[in-house]
Amino acid sequence: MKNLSLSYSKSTITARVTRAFVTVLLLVVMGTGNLHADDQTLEEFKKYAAGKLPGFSAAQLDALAKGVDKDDDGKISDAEFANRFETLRGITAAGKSPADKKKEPTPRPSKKRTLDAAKVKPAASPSRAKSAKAIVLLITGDKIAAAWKPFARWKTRAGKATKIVTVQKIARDYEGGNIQEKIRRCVRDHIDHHGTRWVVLGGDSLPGGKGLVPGGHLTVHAQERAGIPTDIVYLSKTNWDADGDGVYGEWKDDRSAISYPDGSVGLGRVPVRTAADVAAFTDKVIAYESRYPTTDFAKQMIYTCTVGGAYPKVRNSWDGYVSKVWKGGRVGRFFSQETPWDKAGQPGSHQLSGENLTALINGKTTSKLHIHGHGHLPAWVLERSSFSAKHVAQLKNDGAYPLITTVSCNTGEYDSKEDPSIVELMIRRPKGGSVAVVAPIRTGKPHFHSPSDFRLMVTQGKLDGTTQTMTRYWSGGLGAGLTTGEALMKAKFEMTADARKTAGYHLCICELNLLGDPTLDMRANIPRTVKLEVPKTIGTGQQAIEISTNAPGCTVCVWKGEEVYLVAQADEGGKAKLKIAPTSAGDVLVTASGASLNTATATITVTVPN
Ligand SMILES: [Ca+2]
Ligand SMILES: [Ca+2]
Repeated sequence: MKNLSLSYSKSTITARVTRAFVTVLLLVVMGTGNLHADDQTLEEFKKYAAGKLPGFSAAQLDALAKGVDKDDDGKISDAEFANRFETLRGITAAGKSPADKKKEPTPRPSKKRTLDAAKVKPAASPSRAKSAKAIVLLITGDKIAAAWKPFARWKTRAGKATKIVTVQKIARDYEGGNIQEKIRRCVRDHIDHHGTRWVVLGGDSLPGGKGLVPGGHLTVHAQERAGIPTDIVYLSKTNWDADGDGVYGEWKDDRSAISYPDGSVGLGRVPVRTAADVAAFTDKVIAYESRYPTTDFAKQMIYTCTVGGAYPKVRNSWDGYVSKVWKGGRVGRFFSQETPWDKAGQPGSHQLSGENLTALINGKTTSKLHIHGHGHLPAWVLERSSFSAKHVAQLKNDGAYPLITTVSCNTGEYDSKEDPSIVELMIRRPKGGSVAVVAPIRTGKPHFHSPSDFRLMVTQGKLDGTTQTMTRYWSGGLGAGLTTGEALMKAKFEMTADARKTAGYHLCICELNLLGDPTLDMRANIPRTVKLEVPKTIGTGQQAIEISTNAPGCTVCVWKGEEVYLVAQADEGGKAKLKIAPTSAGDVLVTASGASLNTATATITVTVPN
């Protein structure tokens, strides 16, 4: 039996706290268990979990144990134990037990996959560190794989262990009739067997399954007869071609093979083409996570709108939804006929022009931006003006990168021969632009169940499918604390019933993509910069170390190559006690991070006595 001693008392959990807060506490409490090399039986694990989760029923504990036992062998290995929060978080976040998930059919693993799994199977301590190295799966092309290493290193040192896999390697290692099918199997393999929680498609795409990272299977629909690449197929347990005719995602014919994201795994595509693009993007992500402005930037959201008929629904997105869940958030409307900056008595006198939108972004006051109106691949069409490449070239919002959603047509068309799109420009722009934009891959469409809903949209602000997806994205990130990729996938999950009913909603789920980093905290609050205190030097061998922070509940990660990799949650005093066993001289990287925190890093030097 493992030694599961805890430094927390159960009294920290009271019946009064909200469910979300309980989840956080549970993660903190469970996070203090010491890890040992022996396997546990499911009964032993349940006994341990019952002590930490007094509110859980026997059925819930059973579901948790079965979920943690990822390979179904009736034992909880060290690696599975280390990943227990993933399952716990899945249960509490999605309200769905892992036992339910297991009832869904899973494709029979191919011989190749089984061999792969055997290769990475953890043997014994200390190789435990290896088993959890794909919390983030980053798929890219050979040409820019090396350029992604600093990004992977940054995420890994903050506790989101990142594994880079190239499309070329996937083509060799996985079976499937085409590259998209092989990528889908690779992604599922990592979600099902290696604890993957985020998938980054780290490269641009071209028509016909070409480009650095091909777009997912083409989904064919009455409104998109040529088909649209559908990246969410990569998360699917099924291949989206039930009738086997090679045409994917047909709403009627392929229904039994279509499955939508369940919200437990975040997905995003970073449409970069060169090593320089990757370096510029990585630099922006590190800035977003470690030196995010500590001004009111985080709290301000602006909705732009140039289409009068859309005013009511754009207004309702905030009034009826986002404002209800985002505590302390503030809204501004940059509409054709109403802005916060108008001259007295002249509503709408401050033009929504390319110049004024540039000034807004460079002003570093607005961290959330919804752009509602017309557009085409290279530009947002504004009021008698556009926002295009020449404006992006003037952006200098270094360190203050807004998250953006937009319904504007073709602005997110990442697979075009014409490149870059305006959204791609915003992502690739060094020291300016954005780090994550939700945008349609073709035309932005107001999806409804019935034509009469259109009138309600114009008169009463009824949300169409696209505006609803964007609204849920903001609510998930700013209200429920989901990351960018999780928030969009959860928004899609919440549209599942609509998509089963009306083909338009099916298309809606397929055509909106997160272009950018799916692992980002959406900064609901002004972040604090973590103060981190660590021992300066330590020796080799088994020992306990204490990491101190001023951020209770933050994620603390210690990492030294293949020797040490541990992720823990700081206690209510901001401290994390960890047992580590470095075997050689060198540096242990220590990182503290979390929601609404600016990541802090420190180093412990390991010395070997003469
Ligand atoms: Ca088909
Ligand atoms: Ca492109």
